[in-house]
Amino acid sequence: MCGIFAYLNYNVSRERRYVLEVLLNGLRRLEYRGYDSSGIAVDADLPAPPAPGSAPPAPGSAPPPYAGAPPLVYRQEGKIENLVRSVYAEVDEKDVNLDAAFNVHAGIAHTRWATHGVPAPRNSHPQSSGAGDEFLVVHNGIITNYEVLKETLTRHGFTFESDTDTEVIPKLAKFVFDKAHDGEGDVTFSQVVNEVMRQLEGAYALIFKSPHYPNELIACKRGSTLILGVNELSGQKSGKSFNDVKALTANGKPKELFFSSDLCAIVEHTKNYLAIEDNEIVHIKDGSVSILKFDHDKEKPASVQRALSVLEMEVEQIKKGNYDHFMQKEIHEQPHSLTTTMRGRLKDGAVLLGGLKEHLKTIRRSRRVVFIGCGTSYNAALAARTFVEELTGIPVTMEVASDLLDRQGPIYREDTAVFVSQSGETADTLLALDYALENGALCVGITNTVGSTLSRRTHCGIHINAGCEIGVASTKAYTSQIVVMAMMALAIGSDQISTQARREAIISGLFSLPSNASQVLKLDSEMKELASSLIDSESLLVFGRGYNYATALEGALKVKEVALMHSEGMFAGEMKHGPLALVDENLPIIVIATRDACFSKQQSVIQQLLSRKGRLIIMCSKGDASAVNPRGSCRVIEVPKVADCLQPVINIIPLQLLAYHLTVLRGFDVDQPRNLAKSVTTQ
Ligand code: UD2
Ligand code: GLU
Ligand code: MG
Repeated sequence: MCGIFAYLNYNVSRERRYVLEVLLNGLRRLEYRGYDSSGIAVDADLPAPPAPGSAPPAPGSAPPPYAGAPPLVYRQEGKIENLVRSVYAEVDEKDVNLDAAFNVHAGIAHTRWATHGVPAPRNSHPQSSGAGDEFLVVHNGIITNYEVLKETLTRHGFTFESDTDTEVIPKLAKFVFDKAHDGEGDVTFSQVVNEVMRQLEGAYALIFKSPHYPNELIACKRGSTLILGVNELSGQKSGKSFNDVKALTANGKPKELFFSSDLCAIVEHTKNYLAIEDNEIVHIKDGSVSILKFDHDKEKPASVQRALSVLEMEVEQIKKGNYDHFMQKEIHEQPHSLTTTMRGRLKDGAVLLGGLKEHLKTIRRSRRVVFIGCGTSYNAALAARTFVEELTGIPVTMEVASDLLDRQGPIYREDTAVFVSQSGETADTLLALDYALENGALCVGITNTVGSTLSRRTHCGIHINAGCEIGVASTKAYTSQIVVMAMMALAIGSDQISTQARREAIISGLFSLPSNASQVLKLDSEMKELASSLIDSESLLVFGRGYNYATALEGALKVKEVALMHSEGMFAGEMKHGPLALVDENLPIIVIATRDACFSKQQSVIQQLLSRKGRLIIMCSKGDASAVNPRGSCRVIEVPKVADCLQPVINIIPLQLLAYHLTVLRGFDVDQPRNLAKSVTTQ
């Protein structure tokens, strides 16, 4: 949920101004993950030696217990730009020299999404070991045993200044460090962190900085994602020959190293990266990276060799380009993202999913498919349910991840459990994955994030390849998820002769989806106009059925989460069993009535709503305006017709545009809606 970022330059001179900008920019890229407070830490100048004959330092102003000056730590509440302003204000006030150059320097940064303690400077990260900032830590995740640790540390004389769970970590590091020094003497930075990890329970990605170990950084993780990026400044910069372990261990050469919760913040600096694995301790010292594997049962961690990967992502993917907001950009990107989702996977009328091919037989034999997800990802799976059942003949059940866990619902060895998560880090979904693994189900992942926990922990799966999604409200990932599930259903059902014609029709429908998505995006100004007519409404209902019940849920979710307007998606078939009571001439109702087997039923729903003076907005297939709106009294949205089971991919797009424009017109924050964060990595 939050973002951590670090930058270390080695054997290359960087001014303090530059270091600050790299750190702050890293945070800007990660801000979508959490944005209630933030902070950074950089080095101060070395103190000038005392002038000969000068007075001794005043009592109480004891020098720090290490050579050098305490780091400069800036922490602020609110968005990153608040931090930026306060950093420069403080730099100005305290006369910090921005031109000071460092040949090697280690800086850390954090953007927070509070779990323990309100957003406030004292609760922002880096969290500190206390006076002198002997250990500074940025943390993503939750330490579940922090109360016990806090009690113990308090007994040892530590005083706590924040309400965070995180603060125990730097204090524990100092405790371990002091204890080692009282004993046999020297202790390395990685020994300190190894001992700290031994005490921690919960999920975390951490970066440590300490003036006891100047110009070194340590990162470690369990649960939350953490990426290392390496930019060699001499010799070969990219390509396969760089892709070896030497690049990590060779020292002496000028380079820049980065840690980040997300590839998005690294891609502008380098394409050479490493996804750090659980229990790894990554230590940067003298420009060289060593990786150790933490093991609870062993005192000393073992050293491991890892190679860098080369990232396939372009910088443009993380910039807004000509758009005002990421959500807007991502909505308009869908013709492209749908193309990349399908790229290389549809060949000669067949579907090729590299990630599933070894497992298709097992899936076909399974007793049922269980879809598990949260929010938009759940809705995408719901949109896929009908055609997965139809094309595979396997019964499908739907599970909201948290509810499956609450109920401890039955999952069997004969089940195929399919987990859907854009980020691949959704805490509820990952816990449900653990549960399904324990129960012996075959676990399949569908995610946008290569290297994510979901991708790594599932037996197999499919990356949706939609490109980095930054807007908190998911748009392009939703449509790509549905397309991936359509391809999955086609692959599983590919051995059935009776459905061959149907499969071919769907495959040709898939080919035409990107151009149909371009067509439907032309409704942009129409949706803006519709939004302006709904701007003051208190509520918006969306009625759908069949393939498009999920569209109704997802459309309503978009309106809720970004436009902050009450909205409900409902089964049109349930209308008479309650919702009809709400209908009057004021409450706007969107009815989805595109052509499919349910069309005539939707026509009759429209009639019943109109006879109660309902204020309708009808979505129908091109050419059907008069069939759905014979009296011409309603607003109609005409969308291109595609294969019935793929229609949800097209139908959601006008509703995404509507939610977007409603948000802008109502004056709310599109990309960072109130109280929400992109990947919900806590329960
Ligand atoms: C792979 C490569 C792609 C390209 C292509 C060429 C990756 C990530 N993808 O794409 O870059 O070279 O082959 O044919 O290297 N997986 C899970 N859980 C998940 C998602 C995926 O276990 O939630 C596994 C999956 O079973 C497979 C691997 O990750 O073993 C890659 O999955 P994919 O969907 O990216 O595979 P593919 O063949 O489309
Ligand atoms: N649990 C920590 C806190 O509340 C970290 C939250 C985060 O991941 O942003 O400070
Ligand atoms: Mg896997």
